[in-house]
Amino acid sequence: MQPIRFPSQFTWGVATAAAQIEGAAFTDGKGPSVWDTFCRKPGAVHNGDTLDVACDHYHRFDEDFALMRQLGIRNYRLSIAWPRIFPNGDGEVNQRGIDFYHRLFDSLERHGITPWVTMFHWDLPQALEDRGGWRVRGVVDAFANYADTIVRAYGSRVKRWITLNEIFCFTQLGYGNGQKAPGARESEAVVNQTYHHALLCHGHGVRAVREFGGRGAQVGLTDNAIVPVPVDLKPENIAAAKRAFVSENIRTLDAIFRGRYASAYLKAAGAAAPKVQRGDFKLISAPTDFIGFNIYTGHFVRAGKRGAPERLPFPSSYPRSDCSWLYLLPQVLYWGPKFFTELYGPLPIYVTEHGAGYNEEMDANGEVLDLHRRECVRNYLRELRAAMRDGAPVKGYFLWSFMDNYEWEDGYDRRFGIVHNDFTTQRRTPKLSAKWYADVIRTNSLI
Ligand code: GCO
Repeated sequence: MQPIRFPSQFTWGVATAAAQIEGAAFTDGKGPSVWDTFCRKPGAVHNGDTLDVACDHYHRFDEDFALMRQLGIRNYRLSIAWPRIFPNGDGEVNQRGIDFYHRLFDSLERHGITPWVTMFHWDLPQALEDRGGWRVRGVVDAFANYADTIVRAYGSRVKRWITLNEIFCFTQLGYGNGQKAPGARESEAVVNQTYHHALLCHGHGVRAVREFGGRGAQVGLTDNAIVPVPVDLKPENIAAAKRAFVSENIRTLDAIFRGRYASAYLKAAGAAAPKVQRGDFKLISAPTDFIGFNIYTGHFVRAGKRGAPERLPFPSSYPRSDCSWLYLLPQVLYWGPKFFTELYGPLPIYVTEHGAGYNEEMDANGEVLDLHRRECVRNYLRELRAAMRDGAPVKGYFLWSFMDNYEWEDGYDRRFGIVHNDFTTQRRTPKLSAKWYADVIRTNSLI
């Protein structure tokens, strides 16, 4: 059997986020983020785990990048912690925060690894939350200033920017059902407004890169598109799944790529629709260089009455990872890029995250034989390659995650790394999947 090959320019990488790995939560002038507050609320996070130390990457990035390099990883998606740069959200810049990321980028350069930098991966400065957080329009000015500051500081060395990570999660799940920080439960109107403010921040992120990013800079959003998968390949089921893709993702994608809220979204929202000011959509829909998708799972759809999409529930024994939400459904990496390209493309696509979470531990020989993760990644990548053959311009894939880290409300219990981390000793051990992924990168094929 011949291994499946990828195009020679394909970008292989790994992804992390500041809050989940850095630790040093109150070091060198960093202000608290909403997650530093939320994780201390009784019952909010599994086991009461905090982000105080995490993987201690703040003090160990040099060794971590040496290991990355050893594995042949040349592209690394990371995020900058807003409260390290502006402990109060805005106002005075924390020079020690700025210096930290300069040291980090120096080290990446030394190791020959290209940074892909997310401006915001959920760690809103608590000081801004105290002033209303994503509910108030002031957050947009604060973000614009933050984006300007980091692009000016690092623009000569960072050429790949991602504005925001998964708007849905930090608005809907942060302010709607309280599952994520700040753990608020607001009305639908308020939640829709948080979403609108986030879209405006995305626009400012794009603007900042255009203004201060310098030559060759590229920017895009990372969205967690919901991917409906046709239950089989009958044309009516494919058509139904595509209709479902539209209705599930239209709010974000129409706003960014068509410069408006879709009428179906506005109709459904009714009086709870967000308040929009003149000029908002010009900012929100400024052209981007690519779209990033974080895709882990999806659901099956078939054509119901008059072809309308019908979502099929998963039977209880359908295979999942140890995360209850993560049903294993490799075809999402086929249909996600395919539907997006047909509806909004062509635009270069990066899978900015995909991976699998398990509660695994090291075995007695000191190995982690994570064949479940390896099989998951391999099966998903096969589908991604098929989507590329069928016309989706997918340019890269970032595995979530480089190492086990803080999995938000699941704490340290849910391991997503291809490198095992012992949270007591901070010892890193590449798992079987890391060695396999190194071979994939080296051979540019699904070996
Ligand atoms: C997300 C975030 C990551 C998660 C990962 C696994 O999608 O929730 O971008 O920070 O850790 O997706 O759940």
